[in-house]
Amino acid sequence: MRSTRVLHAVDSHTEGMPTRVVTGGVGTLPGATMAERRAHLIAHLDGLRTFLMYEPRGHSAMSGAILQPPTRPDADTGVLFIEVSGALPMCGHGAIGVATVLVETGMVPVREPFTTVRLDTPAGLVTAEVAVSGGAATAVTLRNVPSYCAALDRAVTLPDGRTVRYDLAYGGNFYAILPLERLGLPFDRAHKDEILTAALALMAAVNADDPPVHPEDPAIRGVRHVQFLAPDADARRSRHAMAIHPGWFDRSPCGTGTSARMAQLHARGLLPLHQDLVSESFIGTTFTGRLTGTTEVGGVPAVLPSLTGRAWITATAQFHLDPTDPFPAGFLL
Ligand code: PYC
Repeated sequence: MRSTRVLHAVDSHTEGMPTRVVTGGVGTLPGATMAERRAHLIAHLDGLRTFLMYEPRGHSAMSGAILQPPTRPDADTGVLFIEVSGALPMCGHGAIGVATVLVETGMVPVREPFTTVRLDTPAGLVTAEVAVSGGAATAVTLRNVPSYCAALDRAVTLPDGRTVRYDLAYGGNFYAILPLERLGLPFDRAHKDEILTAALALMAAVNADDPPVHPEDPAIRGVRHVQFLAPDADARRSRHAMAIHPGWFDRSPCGTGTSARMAQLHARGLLPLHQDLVSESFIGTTFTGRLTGTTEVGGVPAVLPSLTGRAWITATAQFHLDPTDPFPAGFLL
């Protein structure tokens, strides 16, 4: 076997959504913070992301996380989140996958019944409390980055001339949130292609019109996630189809999307602190979220979200690059 690159990984899924956790072979990226390392990854190492995410090693809805030494003294490990659409500031299902892998492979000291793992992410510190029983991670509760509602009832005009209203919220990524029926589409997986087409048109229109920018980190900008709510979604149980650039659905209930949804519901006066919200994915899997406090982000009122979900290890792997492989950076069909 000939290899010019070898990467070590533990694959997992969080409520149906994959996280390929890269445990070795990348080295420490330059940068004094994880946000700087994310910028370096985007600018100089995008082929590493596509090598791991795109076909033939990944697929069109692949997601992963690259472990790094932490850049802050209050964290146990640094994490860079990658997926087919790019390098994210934060990823909730990915953080649950990372915490599960760290515990179940013994990469962190494990204590039962709870092990706390502090993750240094580009969006800020995220704490994972892992429930452990007999060495198995049975649930992970994340304390996510402060989240906020950026706007209620914004309007955008789509290329077909229709004007639609949406709410805009941040939970580690920006989310446009609106009922799917506002676009005249049924909440039905049989209509997935039309739903994705509508989401991409909406994202493009929002980003052309007035892209959101994080008040404390201008590198976090734009909408690449649309949370289409089911007709029965409310502040107790919120079913959604989470459509993500460049055209796929989150299989998990989406940790950053659930955080954004809770911030939006709180801003609408529908979700008080300490009330559970069951967030349900397009495939029917769930996270349980709740708001534990309030704060502010760059002067904007914000909430502190927590969410609980589970992940399972599916594989351990070494990914090799043969020098004659015609697809060193992968491809998407
Ligand atoms: O769980 O935060 C999340 C997420 C973002 C994109 C896919 N999953």
